Amino acid sequence: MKTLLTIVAVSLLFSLVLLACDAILTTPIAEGESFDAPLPGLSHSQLAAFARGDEAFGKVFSVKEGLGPLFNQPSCETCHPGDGRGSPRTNLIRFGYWNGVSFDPLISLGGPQLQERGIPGVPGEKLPPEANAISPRSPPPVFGLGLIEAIPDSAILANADENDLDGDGISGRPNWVTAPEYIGRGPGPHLGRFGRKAGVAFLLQQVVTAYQQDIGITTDYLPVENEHPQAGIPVRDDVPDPELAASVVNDVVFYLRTLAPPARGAETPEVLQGKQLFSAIGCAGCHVPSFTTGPSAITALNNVEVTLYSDLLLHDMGPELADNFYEGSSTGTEWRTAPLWGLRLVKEFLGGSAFYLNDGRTSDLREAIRLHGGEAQSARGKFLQLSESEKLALIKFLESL
Ligand code: HEC
Ligand code: HEC
Ligand SMILES: [Ca+2]
Ligand SMILES: [Ca+2]
Ligand SMILES: [Ca+2]
Ligand SMILES: [Ca+2]
Repeated sequence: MKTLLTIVAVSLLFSLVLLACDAILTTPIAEGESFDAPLPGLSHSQLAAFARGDEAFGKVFSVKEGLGPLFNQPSCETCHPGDGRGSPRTNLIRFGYWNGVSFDPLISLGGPQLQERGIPGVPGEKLPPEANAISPRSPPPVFGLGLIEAIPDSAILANADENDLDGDGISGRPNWVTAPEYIGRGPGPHLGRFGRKAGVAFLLQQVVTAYQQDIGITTDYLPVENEHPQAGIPVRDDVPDPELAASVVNDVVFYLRTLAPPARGAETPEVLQGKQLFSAIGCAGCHVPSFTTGPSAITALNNVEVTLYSDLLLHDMGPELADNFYEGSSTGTEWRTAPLWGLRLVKEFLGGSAFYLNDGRTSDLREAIRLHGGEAQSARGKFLQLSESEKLALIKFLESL
């Protein structure tokens, strides 16, 4: 009975996924209007790798192919639809225990990531009562990540001002993190760039752990299944590990590395006014408009401008946005400045809705700004003091990115 129910649930999910694809396909998408285009100038073989990675990113895993035993969703694209951001329906939850002095990721209770679902016969995880730091994470968009990866550490560190020596109230600092052995770059410390707290330094690591943690797929890089301590007994699937070859993982990494950010919208006079206000009231203090990448073997990533509107540093954003969850050297009030590129097209990919901030808690850009506290207190205050037409111009600017 339980198995039958699961089969019904899984096939329901399949039709939901298909429906979602249909919805995307029925809206014709013009060039520069999509999150699914490669960077310009890729060679034939690079385009082939891009296409393979694109397909693998959309692949829905079945139990026979190694899904689980614990998982959140059966494909990357379920959470990152159209390669844009996800909706709160696909948030994933991290949890731990914060006693006011130190942080415990509760590994022996299944932390730090909650996998609510299991394959037939395997109970999903429940949030343990010990968890008091609960961080629902909204899936961020996944375009432009190769550009982000190609920004030299030195350029990012140049904006750090840990002790706010220039006295502007903003004290961005890097998240120094370690890297697993398969990255081959030593244990670190490395400058974290990916994830909402910049807890991951390398795209390969982000992809490998997404397979293992989010889908339950083991790979040549990480050939062991995620643990399920809550079950009390060892649980496994029937597929020998590793379940996925390094070549597929590499294709997905290449795909993400070369997935282009969408083109910018028109710079109307109102948008230009908003752009000026954005700098004038201090938004650009964290949402740094652009960087230049360092040298790269991929021409499209080699010494090019990256207009991501983020400094990729951690900022204390105040109690309203705090999750009390610690990651790498980040604290429970710190977040990586969210890149603002692609805001123009958010709604295209979520059936007309948009979800902002770390947990997707608001669909309203003004509310997203109002919720800025901590180091962003001053910029927020200045935003609230703008006239209605100035506020509108600033929003129009955000919606042009
Ligand atoms: C259950 C939903 C879910 C699934 C499935 C999922 N992701 Fe994610 N993804 C997220 C969330 C949530 C984050 C933000 C995590 C964080 O803050 O640390 C994220 C972050 C990322 C990032 C970093 C983006 C950035 O802006 O730093 C990449 C890259 C990524 N995912 C790729 C993948 C790939 C590849 C797969 C499939 C192998 C995948 N994801 C599967 C939810 C998901
Ligand atoms: C002190 C640094 C800082 C300043 C100043 C700042 N921001 Fe942010 N901003 C952030 C961080 C960090 C986040 C991510 C917060 C989260 O996800 O909860 C963010 C998130 C956002 C988002 C949501 C993006 C998304 O995809 O969810 C918008 C929109 C935004 N900021 C606009 C602004 C505007 C407009 C201003 C000026 C009024 C501003 N910010 C000033 C650091 C800053
Ligand atoms: Ca598996
Ligand atoms: Ca877990
Ligand atoms: Ca400062
Ligand atoms: Ca297995």
